[in-house]
Amino acid sequence: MTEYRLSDGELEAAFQQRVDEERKIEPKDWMPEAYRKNLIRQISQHAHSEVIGMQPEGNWITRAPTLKRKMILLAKVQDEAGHGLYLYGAAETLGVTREEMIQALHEGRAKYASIFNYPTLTWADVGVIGWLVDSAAIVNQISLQRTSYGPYSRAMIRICKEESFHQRQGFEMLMPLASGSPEQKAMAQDAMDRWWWPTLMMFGPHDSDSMHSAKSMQWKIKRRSNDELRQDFVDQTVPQAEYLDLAIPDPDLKWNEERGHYDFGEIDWDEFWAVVSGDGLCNRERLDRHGEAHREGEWVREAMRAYEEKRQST
Ligand code: FAQ
Repeated sequence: MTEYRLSDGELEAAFQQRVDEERKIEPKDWMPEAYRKNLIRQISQHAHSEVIGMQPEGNWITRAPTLKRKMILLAKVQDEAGHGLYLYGAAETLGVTREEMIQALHEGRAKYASIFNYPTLTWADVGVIGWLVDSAAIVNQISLQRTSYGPYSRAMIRICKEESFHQRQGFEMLMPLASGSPEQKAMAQDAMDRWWWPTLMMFGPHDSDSMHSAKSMQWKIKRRSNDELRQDFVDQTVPQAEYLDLAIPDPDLKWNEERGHYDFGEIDWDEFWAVVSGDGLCNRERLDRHGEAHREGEWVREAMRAYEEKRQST
C-alpha cells in the first residue's frame, strides 16, 4: 500500500483552514510548532497571573471588616487558585509539565500580569481590584472564549462565569464606601487613582508594539486586539465610575461623538515595561512568596507521587 504523507506546507494549510472555519484545535490534532509554543506561553502566563493574583487580595483576608466580607474574599481568592488549575491543565495538554511552567516562572522566563506587582494599601483596594481588575480580565477573557484551542476556550467559559461574580462583588463593596463618610469616599477615590492606569496596562502594549499579535490573530488564539479590548473596557467602565461618583484620574478622558467611544490619555509605557521586566513595586516580593509556598508544598507533591506509585504497582 502506498503511504501518502502530507508535506508541512499542506498540513499548515489544512490547519489554517480548520481555524478559519472556526473548528476548534484539539490536543491530538496536528498543529504548527510555533502555534503550540505561543499557546504554552500565553496560557501558562495566564495561569501564573491567576495564582500570583491571589497575593494582593489574600493580604486582606485576615483584615476584612466583617465576617461576610471575609467569606466572600476567601471564596474569591480560592476561585483564582481554581482558575490557575484549569489553565495549567489546559497548557499541559500541549505537552508541557506543571513543573516546567513553574520553573520558568521562578527563573523569570515566564511572565504574569503586570497588575499584580502593585501593593494593596487599603481595604478599598480590594473593592477596586474586584471592580476594575476583574472587569478588565473579563473583557479580555470573553473574547478568549472563542480562542481556537479547545481546552483553552473551554477553560475560559468556566472562568468567565466566576469572574462575573468577582466583578460584581467588587462593585457592590465599593458602593457603601463611595457613598459613605468623607474618609471612606476618599479611601475609595485614592484606590481608584492608584489602580486606574495599571488596569489599562493589563491589555498589553499598543497593537503597533505587540510582537505576538499578528500570528496570534491569524491563528485565532487572540480574537480581539489589545487596543480594541482596552477601548471596550474604558467605554464600559466610565458610566460605572459615574454611578459610583468616583473620578477617573485622566484629564484627557472625553466622549468622542464621532468615534462613538471615549478618548483617553496615554499610558506611561516606561512604567509598564519596567514592571513587566521585573522592576515594579512588588515583583520581588510576589515571586519570593510564590517560591516559598512552592517549597512548603513539596511534601504534598511527594505524597501524591508516592500514592501514584503505590496505585500503579497494585
Ligand atoms: N503584564 O505581544 P504582546 C486576572 C508581555 S487574569 C505582563 O501584546 P500577547 C484574573 C507579553 O506577555 C490576567 N506582561 O503579547 C484575576 C509579551 O511578553 P513575552 C491575566 C505583559 O500575549 C483578577 C510582551 O509583553 N490575563 O487578572 C502584559 O499577544 C483579579 C509583548 O506583548 C491574561 O493573561 C501585561 N499586562 O498579549 C486574578 C489573558 N501585556 O510573553 C486575581 C491572556 C503584555 O513575549 C485577581 N493573555 N505583556 O515574554 C492575553 O490575552 C495576552 O497574553 C495579553 C498580551 C493581552 C496579556
